[in-house]
Amino acid sequence: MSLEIRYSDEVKRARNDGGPLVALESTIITHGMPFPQNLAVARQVEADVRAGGATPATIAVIKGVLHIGLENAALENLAQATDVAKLSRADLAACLATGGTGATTVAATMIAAHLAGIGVFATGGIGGVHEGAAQTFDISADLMELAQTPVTVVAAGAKAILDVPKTLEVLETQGVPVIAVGQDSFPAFWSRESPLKAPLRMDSAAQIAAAHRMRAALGLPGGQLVANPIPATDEIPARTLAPIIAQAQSDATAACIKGKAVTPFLLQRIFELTQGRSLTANIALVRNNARLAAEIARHLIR
Ligand code: PSU
Ligand code: MN
Repeated sequence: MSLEIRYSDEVKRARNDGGPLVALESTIITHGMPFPQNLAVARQVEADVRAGGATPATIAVIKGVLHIGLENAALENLAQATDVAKLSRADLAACLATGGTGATTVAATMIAAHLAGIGVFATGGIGGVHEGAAQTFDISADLMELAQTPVTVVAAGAKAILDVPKTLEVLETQGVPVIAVGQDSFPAFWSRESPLKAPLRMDSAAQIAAAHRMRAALGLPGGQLVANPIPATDEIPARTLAPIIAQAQSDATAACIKGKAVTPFLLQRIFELTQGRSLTANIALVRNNARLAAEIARHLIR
């Protein structure tokens, strides 16, 4: 038994040259968006990272091999496959050891990125504390990962399908810096603003990279959550979304959706209930996060 890691050609080159790299997750492709938009978005986001002067490293497990950077055919297969596992921290080793195929969540992507020496990672939204967590105890492993793995994660805040105040409380307890970009308010994924103030604010990629390096200098183990608001032209107002989210949540409860299935179910229901508008917004914010992550990656190598 040995850990097999396969780097894509462009990631190999960037690692040899000491060039800036940005990790990308694959659960957003397999469980977060429908085919064929998921494939187009995955490629577009990679292109956005390149346009930002960095190299994209999309991470997934394919037949027991940890891929850091996916070649075209692999990405295509993954986007169309329907039997791909969703891998968080708890699942990664088991999938690798048994020759399985799986897409990495934020938590598992952070672990792989850190293994590959990649300091920054772009996604849409992180997992968090779910509504009703007092009963269900459904708290994403993403939060604990941010506390222990030194990767800066660029997201558009937390989705309003989560209990955002409790999510921020857990991040505070875990000692995770939560940094809103260019505003005081914590962004709410599909909407730029939430009623909550972010614990920290920074206005440049240089500051975010400096804070990342400072944590390392202090010997602190975890990462940072960078909350980058969705571009104004693409946001969906919170008041439009509130009843839709409530509907999706009551559908999930009625259908007894539990565990790993909760986030994909809610995203799919919201997609249907907004006639696809949630996906358009989701795409815009992921691309925006990829651009910022590329800029942070360039500052990190200076
Ligand atoms: N945000 C999205 N789309 C997604 C996810 C988050 O916009 O698909 C995925 C991420 O991979 C995240 C995961 O890590 O959902 C969280 O799942 P859970 O709540 O089961 O930990
Ligand atoms: Mn969960």
